[in-house]
Amino acid sequence: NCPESNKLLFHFHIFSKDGVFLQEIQGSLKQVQKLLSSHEASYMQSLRNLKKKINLLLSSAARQNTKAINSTCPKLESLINGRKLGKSHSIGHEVHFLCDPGYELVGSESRVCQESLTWSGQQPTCRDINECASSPCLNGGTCVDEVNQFSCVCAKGWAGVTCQTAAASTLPAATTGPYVRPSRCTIVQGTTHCTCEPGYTISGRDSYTCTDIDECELFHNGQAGRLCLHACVNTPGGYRCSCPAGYNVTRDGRSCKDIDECATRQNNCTKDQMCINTYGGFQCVRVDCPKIPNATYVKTSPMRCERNPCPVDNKACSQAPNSFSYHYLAVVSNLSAPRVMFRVSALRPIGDTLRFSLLGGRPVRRHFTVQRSDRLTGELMLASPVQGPATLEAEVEMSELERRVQLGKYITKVTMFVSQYEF
Ligand SMILES: [Ca+2]
Ligand SMILES: [Ca+2]
Repeated sequence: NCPESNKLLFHFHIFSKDGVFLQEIQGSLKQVQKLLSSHEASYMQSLRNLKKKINLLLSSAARQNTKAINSTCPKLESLINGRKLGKSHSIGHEVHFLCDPGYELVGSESRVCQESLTWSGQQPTCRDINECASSPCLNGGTCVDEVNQFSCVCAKGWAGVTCQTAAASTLPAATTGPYVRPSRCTIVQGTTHCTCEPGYTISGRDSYTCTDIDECELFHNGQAGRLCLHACVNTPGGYRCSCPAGYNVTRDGRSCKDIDECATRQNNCTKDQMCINTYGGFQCVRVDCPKIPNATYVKTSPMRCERNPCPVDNKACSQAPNSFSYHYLAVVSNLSAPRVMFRVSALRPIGDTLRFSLLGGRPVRRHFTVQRSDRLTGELMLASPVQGPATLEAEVEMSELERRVQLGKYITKVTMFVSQYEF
């Protein structure tokens, strides 16, 4: 059917005159025709093969394309009143769901994109939590559920967030604050009973309001035993005791105990000083031997000075005191009197008489006296109570005599530190 070969055949047919020659040409042409046909068939076959291959490729590509589109799970709806966490919708990925405050999740908390390109679990929803479920409204109040909260519509005669307060129609402004609390009221057989938290009491006029008990005022002046040794501090629902500086509150919380600064190294006394603990404080003292004409003294212990031996026939020296002893007392203020504060004794008397006397002028004699308790002992007496804070000094002289001749004289110096408080 090739149009070119027909044209060729036509030309040979017109111009050939010799029959034999024509036959030869005809044979050749037929062979050419046959050759062309076979070429044509092979060519067509190649075309068909090519077409088939292209089709195969096309369909394969289409399949690949479909697969690429469908390898994710369908898009999930977002939550109303909640959130969806996780954006990937590919196979194996998870999304999580969270609800806003006041809502609770119903359904699956998380869903996974499965091989089947579907999501596991159920699509969740966020449901408003019913705050009224626990019946929070008291005394016949009606609960109204709201988002993330509730409100109570109270029955007549009741008020408060949960209708816990009775007849609070016109509560005074003083009902707020830590010293005033609402009472807890219940109705039993038509009668209202109101109670208060410990440390509070129903205030006089309003049985629905509790007021802090001022324990400090209530137990003032020793009623029902003194509440605090020093100071009482009223607190909402309770009280506490406080102590002045230099004291610690005792374990029972009511008394004060002096801090021993000398034992706990809370003092600033230098090495050549001695620390004397006092009530509410401490003292640093230093003993210096007295300077007296014609006699010299040497320290024989931290609190004692003794006279050096006197030169022969030095009467002024031999009449000077043989020794000075120093003593420090710490006492509280207003200590009851009379009482013995200190005793002076002769250890090895050599004379026939001991005489005790108080040295110093009126200020000393206003507070102290000296009396003898037995043959060898004299007592320093506190004659009247001393109001602190104060520091008092007294000197007791003990003389030893033999036939009215003085053999020796011994001075005892007593220093008394009186605290500011009676403890
Ligand atoms: Ca109180
Ligand atoms: Ca002290």
